[in-house]
Amino acid sequence: MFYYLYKLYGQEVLFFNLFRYITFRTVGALLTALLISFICGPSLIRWLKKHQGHGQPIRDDGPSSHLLTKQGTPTMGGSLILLSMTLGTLLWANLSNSYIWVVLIVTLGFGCLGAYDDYLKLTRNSAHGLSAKTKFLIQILMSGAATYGVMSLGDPALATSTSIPFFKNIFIDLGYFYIPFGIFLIVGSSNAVNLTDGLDGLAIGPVMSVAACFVLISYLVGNHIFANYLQIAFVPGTGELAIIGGALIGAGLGFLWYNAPPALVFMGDTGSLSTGAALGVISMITKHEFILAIAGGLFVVEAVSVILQVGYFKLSGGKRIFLMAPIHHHFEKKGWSEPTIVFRFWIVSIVLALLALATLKLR
Ligand code: 57M
Repeated sequence: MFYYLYKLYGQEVLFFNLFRYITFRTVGALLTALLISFICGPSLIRWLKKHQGHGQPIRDDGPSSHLLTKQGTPTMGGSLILLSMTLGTLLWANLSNSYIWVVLIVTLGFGCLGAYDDYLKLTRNSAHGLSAKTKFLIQILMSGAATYGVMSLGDPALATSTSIPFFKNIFIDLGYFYIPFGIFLIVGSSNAVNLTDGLDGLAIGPVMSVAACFVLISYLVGNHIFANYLQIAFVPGTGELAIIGGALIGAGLGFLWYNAPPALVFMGDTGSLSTGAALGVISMITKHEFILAIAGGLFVVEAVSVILQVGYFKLSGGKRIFLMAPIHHHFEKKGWSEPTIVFRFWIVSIVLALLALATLKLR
């Protein structure tokens, strides 16, 4: 909306020229999303608490401390993230940019799926919502449609290609395989954030560090001078994604205010599936798909720990690699306190985001 003040009245009111700049609008979107979270957070949490009775059903096969300390905490706090991120974006982005709509639709689509799953868990008072098969199928359909949309919107020369970290201007053209690749990216990212979301503040911290990394990447990839200088892909229009990334950071900070230990609310699948999918689709549009695996390395490690544990558990007839999976539970079982695990995992994710950014220059 503010962008149109520049477009329509920029000549007459010089101040409105500020709305032309992506950097200014990114900071604006971040602060607006944060403000919306602060304003709406308390009443939304009160409402969730009132309508959810026992709150998030706690699994009895998990760390026993959770049964005591987490009981009664409301879930679906992801709706606060979605509300503030969406409003922040609608207010500050150039809404004629199609990429903005693709990211918003994917984020809200995965958010609705997560919300339905959370709703089922709450009404059944069980940790089991939608069946894994149904959930997976819906995720595949949404990601397939999103991948196809991104392919048709971009420059046909780059539509089915991906860049390779550490190599200058080297792209691999995947042809039709780009569709399963895109599905894997979005579904994988969404579920990896979901698996990570098991301790207060654990998932939202890395979501913000990865988002910050992609704010910069979107800006650079969308600017032909910087893209040429760094010899990275130039994808016109991606600069606007910095604004949606900024809104995600602001929404994440606002959510963290309430999710900081001891959490007043959990994000639920509403928040974890949607923020993970948003990061996946942004990495796809900016042609930095592999960088997501570096910046979001913590999510990768969490997901791999589950795959290894479940695989080994089945093959060995009940033996385990970790004391418990996902890996944050392993450290809980080893006696690390919850904030120690969360802070240390955040440190790892910040270092990984910096490493991912370093690959832009290390070529
Ligand atoms: C969901 N959800 C939390 C909350 C959050 C295949 C299998 C290994 C999958 C995996 C799984 O289901 N993971 C994804 C993780 C749950 O949090 C809710 O879920 C939302 C995210 N989807 O927003 O609404 C619990 O996590 C805790 N929590 C916090 N603070 C937060 O800010 O403390 C969450 C957010 C909450 C709360 O306790 O209730 C969850 O863990 O359920 N399954 C598992 O993760 C299970 N692992 C397992 O069974 N491993 C086995 C192997 C052999 C398969 C093993 O290692 O023994 C774990 N589930 C739980 N504890 N609860 C085991 C440990």
